[in-house]
Amino acid sequence: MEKTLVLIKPDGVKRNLIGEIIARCEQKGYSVVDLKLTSPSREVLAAHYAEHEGKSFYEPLMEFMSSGPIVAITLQGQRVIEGFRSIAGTTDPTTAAPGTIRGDLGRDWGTTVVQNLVHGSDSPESAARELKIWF
Ligand code: DAT
Ligand code: MG
Repeated sequence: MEKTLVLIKPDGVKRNLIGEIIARCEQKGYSVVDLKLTSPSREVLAAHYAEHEGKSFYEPLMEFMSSGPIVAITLQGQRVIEGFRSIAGTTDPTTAAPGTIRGDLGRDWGTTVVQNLVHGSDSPESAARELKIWF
């Protein structure tokens, strides 16, 4: 069965949205098969966001992702990679569709890096790579 990495980022944890976000995953029909609250090292974050190294928002992104604990989840189900990205919504929470996690629960807080509550792997290759980093 397909698996994806879901992260509830520090903003989601700080805003007490862990339950709401997991509920949306479960209501969609996906199963949580592994889960932990973790404060990742710089090495873990650098591996996770290797594709963004050198971009203008890279350092703010690393700082934001280090600003508090993160919930890491292995979510399972048929086509869960695509399905979780769909219920998460697009990257920018200001314009993410209503009904999505980012669209309903997120907004622009005026920060350099977009704070958008969740991460979801974007392909089977990313999911395999990221799950190895976090679990
Ligand atoms: P996603 O999380 O939707 O897969 P991504 O992988 O392109 O988006 O970027 C990772 C995170 O970096 C994203 O969740 C928020 C932040 N980010 C992306 N593009 C940004 C930008 N242009 N300005 C500020 N932050 C950005
Ligand atoms: Mg991404």
